[in-house]
Amino acid sequence: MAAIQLTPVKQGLLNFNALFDTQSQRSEIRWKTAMKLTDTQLEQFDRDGFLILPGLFSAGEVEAIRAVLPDLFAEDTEANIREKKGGAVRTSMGLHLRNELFGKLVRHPRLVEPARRIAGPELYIQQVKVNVKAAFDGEQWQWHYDFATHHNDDGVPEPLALNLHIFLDDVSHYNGPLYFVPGSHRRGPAPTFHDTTSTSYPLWVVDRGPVAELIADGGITPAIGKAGTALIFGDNLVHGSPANMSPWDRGIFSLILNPVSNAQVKFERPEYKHHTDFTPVEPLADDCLLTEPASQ
Ligand SMILES: O=C(O)CCC(=O)C(=O)O
Repeated sequence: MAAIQLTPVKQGLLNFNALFDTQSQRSEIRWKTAMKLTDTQLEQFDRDGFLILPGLFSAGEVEAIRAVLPDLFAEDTEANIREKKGGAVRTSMGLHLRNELFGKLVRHPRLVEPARRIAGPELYIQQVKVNVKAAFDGEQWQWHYDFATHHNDDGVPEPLALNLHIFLDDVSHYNGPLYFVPGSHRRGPAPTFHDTTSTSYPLWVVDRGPVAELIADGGITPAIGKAGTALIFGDNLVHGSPANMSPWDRGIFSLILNPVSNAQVKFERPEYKHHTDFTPVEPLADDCLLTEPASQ
């Protein structure tokens, strides 16, 4: 089946633009008809280990997500993990079980369909969070690749899970963007150690020597873009992010989907760190974030 292009060709763009009043109306309509990854994007994902998809979610959708965050961050729950210094929320987890809008977001076709194209048709919801990285207070995420934690802590057999992000703020060089090491996923798993002291979130991290070698080969790509930009990256891709010393917040939604056939076999971490419902996720309608719940 031929993949639909993510962006219209230039000639089509002129006609398309004439039909709609605003840029956000245009991008909403575009995504409704174009949520499939192209072959070029799949090749890029294989080569680099990640994709950056500008404008995948509209300003209205991002606003709807942002609107429910203050109440969630104010909840007294161990699923709100606070920064080591200062106590700002660092990451707020298990959100699809705590809030209806996130219950829809984890089933959004603009996340689920590309993930299925890459990782197969039967994916379960492994982890759901917003990494807050608050202005001035947001601390680093050390160099790591997700599979080290998924494998060592949860016994996930293979590095097949995908991490799907949505920027909830504009992300620039200044407010703690993710740094990807392109191609690092193809170099085999780098040695890791369990870091329980650098931040409040225990993580299997890659030491400086191997990181320096990987960066000598692949360089660093900062994942920056406007709010509504999405990222997709694989389980073996080395990445990290610096502290946010800017006056600008940097919230990012993250959904990890994992093939059902590759589910965890160790159950030592709390549910909010690795969900144990292995039912394959089914996508909802494209406008699900902006529609009211059906009345009973
Ligand atoms: O939010 C960040 O800056 C880091 C996120 C990350 O490393 C991850 O989702 O695996």
